[in-house]
Amino acid sequence: MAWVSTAPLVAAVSNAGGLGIIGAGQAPPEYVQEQIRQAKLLTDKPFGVNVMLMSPYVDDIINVLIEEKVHVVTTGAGNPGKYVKPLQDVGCKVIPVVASVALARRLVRSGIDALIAEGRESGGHVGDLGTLPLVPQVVEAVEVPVIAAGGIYDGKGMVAAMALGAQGVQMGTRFMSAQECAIHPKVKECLVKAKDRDTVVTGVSTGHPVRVLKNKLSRQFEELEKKCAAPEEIEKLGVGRLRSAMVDGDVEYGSVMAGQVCAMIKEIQPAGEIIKQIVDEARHIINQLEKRAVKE
Ligand code: TUI
Repeated sequence: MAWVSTAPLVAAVSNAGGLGIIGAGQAPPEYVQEQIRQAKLLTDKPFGVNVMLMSPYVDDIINVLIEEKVHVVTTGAGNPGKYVKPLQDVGCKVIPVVASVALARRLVRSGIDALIAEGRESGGHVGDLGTLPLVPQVVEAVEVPVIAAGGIYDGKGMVAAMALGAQGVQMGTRFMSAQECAIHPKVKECLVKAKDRDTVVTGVSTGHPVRVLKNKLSRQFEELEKKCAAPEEIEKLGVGRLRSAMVDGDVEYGSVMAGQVCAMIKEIQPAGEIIKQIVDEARHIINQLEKRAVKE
């Protein structure tokens, strides 16, 4: 997400052995280029950029990504079909996020390199299916590698995703609690305090459902939807609210997009420590499962 996944966090994740992804969101192309250049100064490891396809700047952002020859581009909230070839022509791997088997199949025909299957547990824009039913269905439908996303927080989630057939995991919410994550400290405080039922999906009637932390803004959304307000009126309520939450720290009337795993966040940690914990826990669980299998 723009304003959330910025160069310092991206570089820290890539330096620790993950693949950091800059969020372009609805930000202008100049912002995205600046983030890419900063990340290049902070790491010599590969990193990527996520393009939100509903952004008004999408064409200009794609041109920046081609100019900067980024290693990986992930896309969200749409079908990136026409951008696949121009990005691949400069050596970029294209990995779209999908929320359905139908889009997964269509994108494979566009020649994409891998897919991210993202379940409804995730934060921000969400599809209908949970991660548990979505991932194995996408894995069965396509021959490219599938990365699981949505509801994954730790080594337990990572092993579960691999059991579903995923080759890797994407985690967003967990890294909002990273020391290097640029979001306002008030947002981090809300995430540490969040409990299991503290997120809600708003904007269902607009066709663009978004999972956020419950607050005064989410209640305004719910009231408008209860009154069957026009989709344009509902969408207008969300304009600029991600930035006001993440940058200005308006946790009451800002859009605090976060996944259901926010309830599992206990502390603020360096990104490298988060990655080490997840990988160590996943290894330990796999060892335990193997021991159990040998005994039986
Ligand atoms: O895109 C995201 N997460 C986002 S985007 C965003 S900004 C936004 N704000 C208001 C309304 C909509 C977006 C905040 N968080 N994640 C990846 C993702 N992509 N999740 C779900 C999808 C998705 C859903 C439907 C991708 C494609 C799709 O189908 C489109 C089609 O053409 O079939």
